[in-house]
Amino acid sequence: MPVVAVLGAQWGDEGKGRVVDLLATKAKMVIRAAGGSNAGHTVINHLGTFKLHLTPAGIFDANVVNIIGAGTVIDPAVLMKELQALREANVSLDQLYISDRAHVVMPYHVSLDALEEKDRGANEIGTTKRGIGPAYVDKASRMGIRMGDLLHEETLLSRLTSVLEYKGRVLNKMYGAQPSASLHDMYLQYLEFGRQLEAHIVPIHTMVQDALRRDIPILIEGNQGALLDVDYGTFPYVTSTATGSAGACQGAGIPPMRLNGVVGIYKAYTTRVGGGPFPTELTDELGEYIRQAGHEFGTTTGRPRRVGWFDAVAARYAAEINGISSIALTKLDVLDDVETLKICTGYRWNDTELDSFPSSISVLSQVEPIYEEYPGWKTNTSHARTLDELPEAAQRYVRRLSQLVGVRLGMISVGPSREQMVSLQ
Ligand code: 2SA
Ligand code: MG
Repeated sequence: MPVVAVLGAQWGDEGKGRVVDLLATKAKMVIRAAGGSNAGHTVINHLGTFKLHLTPAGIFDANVVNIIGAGTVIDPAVLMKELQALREANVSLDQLYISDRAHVVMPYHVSLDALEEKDRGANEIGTTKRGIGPAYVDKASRMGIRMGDLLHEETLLSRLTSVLEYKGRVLNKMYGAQPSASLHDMYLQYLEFGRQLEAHIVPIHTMVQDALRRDIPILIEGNQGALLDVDYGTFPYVTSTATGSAGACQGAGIPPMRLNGVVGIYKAYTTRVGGGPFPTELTDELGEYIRQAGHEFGTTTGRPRRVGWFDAVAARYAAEINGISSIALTKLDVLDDVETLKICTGYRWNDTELDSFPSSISVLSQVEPIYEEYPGWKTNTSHARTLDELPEAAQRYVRRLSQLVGVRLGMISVGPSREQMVSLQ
């Protein structure tokens, strides 16, 4: 495992935390590439249960260097809380580094996220309201404040003075609102965040280059899911970053040619939070059953997730766009008691069968999924550790998924703990 990226390959919440936690045991460096506290991984290990929004999952191993990369946006208040919880569990933070190029999520980003969503009315995206979109807008419009700026009084004051004056006008003119704090208070508060995080904020370039030169195993932790990618996802119902393997390299500061593998995490069914088309969605009792059985409620916002059948059209598209080289299939055990399973193998639209994943969300919301049906296995799979130990029907189901996606299976999770994993390597 020299350099491997791990990506959610559906609409997020595929169980990335769980897979990354496991793969991180083989890595010596873990880098969070992009996104911010809109991500939320639950990691369950020998130290307890942790909800991580920003900290890389390698944090539990004192021998692993953990980096929050340049492509991320960081809300220091959220990060400090998360670090405090880790400290209380005696997790060492000595090897945690934050790129000085990462952008800061400011209070006005959080306010704007909520106000813009309200303004969209029925067309709301269903964002996590963590200020992610507005923070990336400021980065693209070159108005953002970076983590490194928090370490320099003069830079911070001058950046904040010009930005806050502008943001104040936008908030006031558009929404009749005001920034939550005065320039003076915000300046002092963020300077203080800088002081408290100072030991962690470094230029990570040399650290990453050194690791590459020495062929140290590196894991790049992707964010959200492939279908939430700003370019290739179900725009505009997407997040504001490139969530695929290219975005992972960009955000982590790893040259694309150095990537040796891409693990795509797929849930054995599909979920999505927020708005946007979802062809295989189940809005019936069975959907509710899977939601409860799979605990499909958001880590970040607690929202109930929409649930549906495995969509192999979308899954294959995600694999192709991102060069997924191995599948980590999660939550197979959630389907243990389902009578009959369906897999979507194609989309019918206006009497034709589409041959690719459409870019138009209006087409995607009108397509009729073409399903294959499989008998359920009605057996508890949570004790299986090899493919052979899975019931025949479950083996048939997972083999078919892999065949339709066009990528080999690497691992299958059958429960939340580290051991509950079927390894196929
Ligand atoms: P935002 O807040 O601007 O990024 O929201 C835009 C859309 O992206 C969706 N979104 C998510 N969907 C699922 N999971 C998300 N995060 C996971 C979590 C973490 C993960 O458990 O919270 O798997 O990485 C996530 N983040 C954003 C959101 O619902 C909007 O549709
Ligand atoms: Mg999640």
